[in-house]
Amino acid sequence: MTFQRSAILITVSALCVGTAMGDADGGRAALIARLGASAPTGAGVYAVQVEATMTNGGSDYAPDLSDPEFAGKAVVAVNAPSSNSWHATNVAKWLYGSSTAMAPGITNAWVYNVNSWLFDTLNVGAGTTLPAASPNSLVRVMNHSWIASFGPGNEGYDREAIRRLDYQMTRDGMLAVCGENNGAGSARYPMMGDCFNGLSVGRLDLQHSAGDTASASDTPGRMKPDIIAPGQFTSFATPVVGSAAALLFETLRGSAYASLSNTQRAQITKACLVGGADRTLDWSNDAPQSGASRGMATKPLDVMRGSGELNVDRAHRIVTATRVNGTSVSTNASPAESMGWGTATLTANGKTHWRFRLNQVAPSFDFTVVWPRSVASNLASYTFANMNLRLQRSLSGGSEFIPLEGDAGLATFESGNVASTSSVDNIETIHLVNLQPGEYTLQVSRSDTASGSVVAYAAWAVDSAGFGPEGDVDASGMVDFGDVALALTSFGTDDPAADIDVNRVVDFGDVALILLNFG
Ligand SMILES: [Ca+2]
Ligand SMILES: [Ca+2]
Ligand SMILES: [Ca+2]
Repeated sequence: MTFQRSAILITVSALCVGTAMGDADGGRAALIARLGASAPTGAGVYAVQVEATMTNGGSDYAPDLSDPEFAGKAVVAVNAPSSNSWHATNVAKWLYGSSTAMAPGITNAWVYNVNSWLFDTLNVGAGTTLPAASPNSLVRVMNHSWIASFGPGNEGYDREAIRRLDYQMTRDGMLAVCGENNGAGSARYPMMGDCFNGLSVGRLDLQHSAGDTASASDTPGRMKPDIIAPGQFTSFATPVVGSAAALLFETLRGSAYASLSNTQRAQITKACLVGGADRTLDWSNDAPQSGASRGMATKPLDVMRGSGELNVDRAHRIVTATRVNGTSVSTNASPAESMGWGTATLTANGKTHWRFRLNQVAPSFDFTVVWPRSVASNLASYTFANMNLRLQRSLSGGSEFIPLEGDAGLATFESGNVASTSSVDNIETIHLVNLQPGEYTLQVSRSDTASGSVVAYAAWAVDSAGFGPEGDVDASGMVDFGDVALALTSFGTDDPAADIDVNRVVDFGDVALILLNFG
């Protein structure tokens, strides 16, 4: 078998030297401003970097280790022979360089020539022989700043390579970050951006390939990219995401997370990166904004932006916030805070719930769930769940629900989606602007009948303005006479802003709660 096409992501070398990220730094400056010397650096997290050679059939795939950015680091060019590549050097700077990367604390990396890696490590074409073991048990991040396909007629090898990568991520507890092609409207390549369990990466300036996973892929039609990040080329945006992932992996090694497996850590890292991504005003997953289907998204992501712009500070705030797991019985769901993450295990047709209690309007409400596919150990098949998201108003602690689809949601949220029901993706997203006060229940449901349980990894970020004092129904910042006046004005109505005890009527119980919280 010959590997027919291997295209590096960058062809203009002069444009990539000395590129500064400027203000668009993926949230790194905010992270350091908030945490100072205690900010994670990626210490104790190791990386794998897979590189295309610069010359066809050449050996120039390795970073230039004489560069001071790699001083003191143990970087191994695994495949012999090897020679230096400016591309690999720059990718390495963004992934683990001591003055460029978000994660300068990564001290160990293994770099592979993609032509060797595919056949000698991933073991494409080797039947049931599994991918080779990770070079070190501390490797958590795998960077793929290259694109390729085995070409027409050989799509089976593309599928196999992706399947093996997903298997490897689950087995070894790694997260792969995979670049999209450069150029708006450019062709997508299946490898390795079509992966299920990692992240495909585009650019903040949207000059990248975007669209559905290949018709020949396992489960075609999944949206890519998953996230966008700063970088003059996708080759450099990709390791920025990899470096951000290393910061979360380091955090997840802390004692508070001791019970987690590395496989879980990889999916939590993914959930927090996509769940914490900034969704600008332009972000949309194309849910209708009027009519009977208002708020009902059947595709989870923005076509060009994926989940949004990398914000490692927000992702870190999510992963360090209180973990709240989903509950199968909606009334058992404990109220979630402004930011957080959690998991739930779902069997076929199972459901799980999270509850949110907004005392004031939340300018933004974002909830994301991801789940991995599980590749069989013979690599011949995989199981893949179909989860969907639905947000409803709820009453009295999740005992009753008020749907928000269509006109029913007009008074409740200004824009966005309350349902995310792709039939093929392994990510679903709720994004809302100006969600009114009240109690809400977020339901994750499995609509497939595949056997076995699947873990849903959820991450959310709700504007903290919605979590002011209980009873401050006029959002003045204080529980005071203005709140009593507003409750009396809406007395007898079902105005959720003043229905503090969420029984669907503004009544004496609500006035009593205002007085209880007075001052
Ligand atoms: Ca779905
Ligand atoms: Ca008030
Ligand atoms: Ca009430």
